[in-house]
Amino acid sequence: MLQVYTWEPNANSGKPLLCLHEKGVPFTHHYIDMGKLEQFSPEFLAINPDGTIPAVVHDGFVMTESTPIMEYIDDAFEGPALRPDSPSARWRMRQVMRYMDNVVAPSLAMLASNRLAAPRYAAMDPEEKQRELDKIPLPERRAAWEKLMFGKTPQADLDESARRIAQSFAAFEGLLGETQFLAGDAFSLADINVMATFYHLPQSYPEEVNDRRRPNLMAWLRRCHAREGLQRGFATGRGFITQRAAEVRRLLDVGEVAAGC
Ligand SMILES: N[C@@H](CCC(=O)N[C@@H](CS)C(=O)NCC(=O)O)C(=O)O
Repeated sequence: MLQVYTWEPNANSGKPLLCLHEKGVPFTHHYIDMGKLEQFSPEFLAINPDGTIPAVVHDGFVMTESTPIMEYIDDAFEGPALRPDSPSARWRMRQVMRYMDNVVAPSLAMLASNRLAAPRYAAMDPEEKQRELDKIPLPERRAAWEKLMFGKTPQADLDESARRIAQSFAAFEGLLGETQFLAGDAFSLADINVMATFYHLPQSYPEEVNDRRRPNLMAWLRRCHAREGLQRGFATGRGFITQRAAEVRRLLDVGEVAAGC
């Protein structure tokens, strides 16, 4: 049995969900509500003591790193192959995923959490915030949350994150001028990885990501958003992300192939 513990189909949580829907693999979904900090509940810490999501458990084997989880899913289950055969294309797939995981996704997460989550903590009693912080097992996550809760993220860090994100738009625009998808002309795990974090760009960064400035990136977003597997994956949310993905599909004029399924 395959047990999948995630929040919304977004960022690291989105990777296994979108991947499983692309392959058509059945699984049991356990929704971990990050808004309620359920990733630090004793029940979830018993599965992943680091208190991060996603976690995937296959016949008792526990996995907690989202990008290797996608490779495991591609290895372990039937369905369309999501990795290219050629060594050079496979290298490019892994290079894109590493760039996304190490540079781009953390930058976007820092900006988004400071914009969306930080204001919620502004009025909270400091002792209550400290009690929440004490539940966080990983020291680096605790440090990040402390900055967030107490409004202490340095402006220089936010500026650097914004610079990295802007730079990635140019990098992906160039890459997608060479091939239809990020690791070649076939859809792969690299596309899932980037879509999980960048599915909303035309809505969230309309000045930078539009048909005039980034035609290749926009064409790729349309190709990905039109996929049935990704549409089904984005439909697994409980509100915000699912709704936002549907809005972006309308903005891009992409049909609803998964409607009614
Ligand atoms: N390296 C892990 C990182 C997972 C991770 O940081 N997930 C975020 C959600 S996207 C999380 O659990 N955050 C909890 C927190 O910040 O406390 C992976 O790729 O699976």
